[in-house]
Amino acid sequence: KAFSEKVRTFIPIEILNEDTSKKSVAILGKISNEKDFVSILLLEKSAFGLLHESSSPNPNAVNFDLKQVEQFLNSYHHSSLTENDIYSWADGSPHFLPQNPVEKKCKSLYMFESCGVKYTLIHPATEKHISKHSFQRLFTILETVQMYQAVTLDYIKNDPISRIQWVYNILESKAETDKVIYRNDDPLDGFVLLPDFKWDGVSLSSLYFIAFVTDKSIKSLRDISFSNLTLLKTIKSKATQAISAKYPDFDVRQLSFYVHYHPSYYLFHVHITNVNIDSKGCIAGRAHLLDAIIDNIENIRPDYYQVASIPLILGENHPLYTKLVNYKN
Ligand code: M7G
Repeated sequence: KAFSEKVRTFIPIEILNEDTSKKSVAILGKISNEKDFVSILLLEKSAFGLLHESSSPNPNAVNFDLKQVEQFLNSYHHSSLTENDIYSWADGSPHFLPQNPVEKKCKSLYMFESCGVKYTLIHPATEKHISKHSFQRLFTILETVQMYQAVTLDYIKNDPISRIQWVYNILESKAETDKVIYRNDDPLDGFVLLPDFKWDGVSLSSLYFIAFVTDKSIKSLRDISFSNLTLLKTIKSKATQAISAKYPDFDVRQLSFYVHYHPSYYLFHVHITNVNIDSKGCIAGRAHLLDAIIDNIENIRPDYYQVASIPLILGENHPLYTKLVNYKN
C-alpha cells in the first residue's frame, strides 16, 4: 500500500504519548484490517519554517521571508482574548491555504484544521522585549554577593515600574481577575495564583501556574530570608490545594515549584508547572527549586541568599550580561 493509503486507513487504538513542547503525538493502531501487526504513527506539527538557518550566530545573518509571515497574519481569526496592560493573547485559527500547494512553509497550519496557534501580542514592545525575544547565545555566570551589590542591585532598582504594570494589574484585580484560582491579600504571607499566559489553560500535561506575592518589596530570590519562610510554605501548600480542587484529575505529585534567578520581572513569584514539561525555564542555572530554597533558609542559614554565590544563565543580550562578565573584584 502507498504511504498515503496507509495513513488514511490507520485505525487508532491508543495514544501512547503526547509531547506538548514538541507538539507531537505517538499513536498505536492498525492499518485497515491487518490482523497480525500493530503500527505506530508519529505525528509532529511542522515548524513554521520562516527562519532559514544560518551558520553564523549573528542574528542579522538569519534569512527570513516576510511575505510568508504577512500571508499568515492576514488569515487571522481568534477566540478567547485576554488583555493585560501591553500584553494580549488569544488562540487563533489561521485559515491559511498556500497559493502553491507544494509550498512547504507553514504546512502545519493547513494540515490540521483543529491545530490552532496561540497568538501573544506585546504592544508596544520595548527594547527589552526585543532583546528577550531575539536569538541570543546563553552563557553561565557565577554571581557573587559583591557582584550583586555592585552591579545587579542597581539594575533592579532602576528597572522601571511600568515593566511590571501587568503584575500590579493582577494584584490589584484590574486584569485577569476571572483567571485567579486563589488569592490571599495578607501583606506578609499573601499571594495571587493564576495560570501563566504561556499555558493554554486546558492540557494538564503542560499545566503552568504562577504565584505572585503581594509584598512588593520582595523583588527577587536575593531578598528571600528566614522571615519569608511561612510565605514560601504557604505558597506550596495553598497552591497545591487550589490546583487540586480546580483540577481533580491532575495528580499534584507532578507539580514542580521553582523560582527564576534572574527573572524577567522583578516582583517575587513562583513558577508552578507540571514537572513533565521540558522547557528552557526549568534548566539548572535558571530554576531554583522552592523546596531547596525553603531548606536553605530553614536548615542551612537564615540569610543564605544574602551570602551565597548564585550560578546564573544569561543571554548575551541581557543588560546585566556585559556588566557582570566585566566585573572585577
Ligand atoms: P520570569 O521568571 O520573570 O521570566 O517569569 P521568564 O518570562 O523569563 O520566565 C514571568 C512569568 O510570567 C513567565 O512565565 C511569563 O510567561 C508570565 N507572564 C508574563 N506576562 C507578561 C504575563 C501576563 O500578562 N499574564 C500572565 N498570566 N502571565 C504572564
